[in-house]
Amino acid sequence: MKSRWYQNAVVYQIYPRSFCDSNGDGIGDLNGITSKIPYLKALGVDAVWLSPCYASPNDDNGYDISDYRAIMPEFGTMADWERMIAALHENGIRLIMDLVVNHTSDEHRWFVESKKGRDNPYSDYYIWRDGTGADHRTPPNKWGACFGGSAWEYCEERGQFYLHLFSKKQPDLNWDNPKVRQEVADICNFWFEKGVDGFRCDVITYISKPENLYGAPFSSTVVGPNWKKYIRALAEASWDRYDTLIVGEATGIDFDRAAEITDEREHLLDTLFHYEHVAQVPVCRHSQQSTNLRRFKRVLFRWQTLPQASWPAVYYENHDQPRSIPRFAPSGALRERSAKSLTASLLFQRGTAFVYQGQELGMTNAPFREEDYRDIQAVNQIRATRSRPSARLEMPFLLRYLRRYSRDHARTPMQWSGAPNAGFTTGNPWLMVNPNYPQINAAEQQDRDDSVLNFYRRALSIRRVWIDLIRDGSFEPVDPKNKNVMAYARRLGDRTLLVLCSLSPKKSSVRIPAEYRTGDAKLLLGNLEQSPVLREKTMLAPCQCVVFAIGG
Ligand code: TEU
Ligand code: CA
Repeated sequence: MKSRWYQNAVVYQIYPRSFCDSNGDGIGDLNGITSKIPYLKALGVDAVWLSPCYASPNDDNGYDISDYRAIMPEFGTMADWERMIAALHENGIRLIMDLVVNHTSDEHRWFVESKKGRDNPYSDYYIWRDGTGADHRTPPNKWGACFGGSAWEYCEERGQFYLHLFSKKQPDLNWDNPKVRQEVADICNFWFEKGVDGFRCDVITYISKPENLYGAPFSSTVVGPNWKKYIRALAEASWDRYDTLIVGEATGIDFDRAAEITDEREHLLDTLFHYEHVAQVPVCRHSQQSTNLRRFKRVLFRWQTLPQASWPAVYYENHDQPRSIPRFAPSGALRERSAKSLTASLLFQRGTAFVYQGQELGMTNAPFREEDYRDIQAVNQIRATRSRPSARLEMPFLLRYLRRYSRDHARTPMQWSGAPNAGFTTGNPWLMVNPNYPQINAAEQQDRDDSVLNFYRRALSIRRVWIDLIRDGSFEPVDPKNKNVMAYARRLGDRTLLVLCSLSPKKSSVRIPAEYRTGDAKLLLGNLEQSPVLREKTMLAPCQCVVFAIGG
């Protein structure tokens, strides 16, 4: 039975490889996470979403799973995992695991068997097709893989192509096979019985492929023909039997589709991550702050209008995205102020809020050089560009692009302290530590009252007090066309929260309608000593944010 506890929740995402290394091998691990539970509790989060920690050859850092019921040895043992979840639960923190079932690793036992031929029990676990053309060596369609090249790989052993939407070490599962669907339900139930509280479902919108793949357009695999049928059956066989949060990663989704597949009467997903506000914009020379605030607001405010029966998930960062600073707000001298302003703009929206590790410290993108990247996406792009005759011309563009968008920016080790390697490891970190760790780290922020970390703690405790209004209140854009300030009001009965967040390095004004200027506004949260007086034209300092309570 579902209590929908997640509607009140703030979820903290942990990328285990980069969070905390307990044994000095340079790789974060489960015991490292357990050691930081007091930190998470003091921060005030309700749940943790753990990126994959299952057995994996790590072609894509655990998003290529070779055994769904085993822990990756680099991260620890099942006993470590059991200690971790017990400690989280003792501290009132739930655990959301990552469910990666669009594809497995090519080293999964199922695939090893499947590629052997057409008549073994696993033959139909994956998407195999004959090639076309005279020699049958042309792929069935023109789909490209997310990490480069064709989405089809020819397998000599079986004499057929298999589909892989991501790397060729990530073959797509065949969800049209009922045995595969049963395997997925069994995996979910295995972990629910061990106590997990939900799943974040990796690229779940891609699982149902069009019937005829020959010449099919790629769009036909986003919420494909049997998607609802398969997901509803999975909910019945597993998800709905426990008190879960099921959040789908919904690459390629649009608003109407999202409203449909998160409608609680449909018994599909509880909520989903859309990608509209993190769509990449062309890299131009001058600014790292790549986002046009008006567009950003237009997108976010629209998603706030999801119908009552649906439920939004709100986030600015995750392990695939660059840091929100400098992406959405100014860096440099204004970094701390902008981190707080972004925080306030996020945490009072309707929806389950997701915070990515290090976001609560205002961690930023890293100054990577060509040889520093580790992510399969960046590494493949660099290799492909290097091999082209035009490499000398193209490489600077690619490097400029990666400096802004590489997934590695989010994955640099968590900055715990000013000790070597930011206190993340006593060994050699698997990925470069951001050299700004002496300035940006948890230890330094812990006891400094005006730190980003303490602002998060304060914001989260205010959110707790106002949770009824934040969960159920109306969402009202304020001065929506404003180019510098993100402003909105939330209202329930006679109580209102007014949230004003400048994301501009300039002094800005914001128009406040009379209904909010009733004279009894009480300041709940702000990032500067001085708070502005609410007027028709209210002035805000660069990157200033304020949250007022009005009425009630
Ligand atoms: O990501 C799916 C996805 O399509 C993108 O967000 C992708 O990361 C893209 O390359 C961004 O530029 C999910 C996981 O979050 C990601 O880490 C995995 O690599 C991917 O699925 C495959 O499992
Ligand atoms: Ca380790």
